[in-house]
Amino acid sequence: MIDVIGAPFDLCGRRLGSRLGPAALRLADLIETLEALGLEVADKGDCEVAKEFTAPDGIRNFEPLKQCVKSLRLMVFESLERGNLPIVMGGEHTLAVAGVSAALEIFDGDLGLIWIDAHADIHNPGSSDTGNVHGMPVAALAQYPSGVEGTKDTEWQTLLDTLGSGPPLNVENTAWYALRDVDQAERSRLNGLPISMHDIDRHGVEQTVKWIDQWLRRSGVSNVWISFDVDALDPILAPGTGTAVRGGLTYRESHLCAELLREALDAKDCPYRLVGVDLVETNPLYDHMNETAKMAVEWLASLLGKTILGKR
Ligand SMILES: [Mn+2]
Repeated sequence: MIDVIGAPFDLCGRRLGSRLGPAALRLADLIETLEALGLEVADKGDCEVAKEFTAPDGIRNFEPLKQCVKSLRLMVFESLERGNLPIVMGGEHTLAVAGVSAALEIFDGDLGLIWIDAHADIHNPGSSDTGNVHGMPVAALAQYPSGVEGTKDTEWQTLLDTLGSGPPLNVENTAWYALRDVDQAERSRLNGLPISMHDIDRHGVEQTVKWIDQWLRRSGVSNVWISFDVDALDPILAPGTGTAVRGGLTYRESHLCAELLREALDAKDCPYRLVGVDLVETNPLYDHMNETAKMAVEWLASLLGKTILGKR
């Protein structure tokens, strides 16, 4: 049973508009596409979102972010408790802290994270040039200190407190895929399995997804969360996103990646299972004819078992 949850929040990124992402994904027939695969799907609606507000000297729009994370986290937590598969539609990538932290608490830290994204998103307030929290979710999940003082530090600590009582994300259990825009300060923090576009050019999708499978098996985790930022895709195919970086995954590469992840999950001896998915950063304001949302839905269908010729 799949619970689809919308998170129309975009106040901690560079560009507004991804709040329209959940609507765009619904219009791209996300629910119907999954139902056509024979899956049972419930649209749980959207989480709560508060109005813009920034405290003096604070993190931009921290207060509404906190409200949104709280509300979304509760919805994902309940979905996981019911034994369902939550799919979070963003909204910006900041919101991944909600679902992943809920999974960390429920599975007591037994969680691998696959972060498919042009960006590593492992800044903390101290290392970020922009101060935008959308570049910081992995650091928040790993409970890094803020690296700053004053109001921003207090707010960062409040954000970490909002993420519940589970253990921090073990960064060694994080794989990144399709990286191509990584800041200097982030590089030394990629202690898990960082796979860049260079690696994918050089070794191909088949080999690099095999690395993820082997690495997950070695790490001993039994639960996996996949966080998919549509900017992993090449902006020629998926222009509707806030921080497009050229040189991304082609249509075929992205689908092969999803299909091979599904194959790995379906293997008889697979020791881990998929427990949640984020589908984030679709921004219809920068899109053409909703192409990006359609691509995201097609990608998700491949991850959840759609194949060209069916089971053979
Ligand atoms: Mn990104």
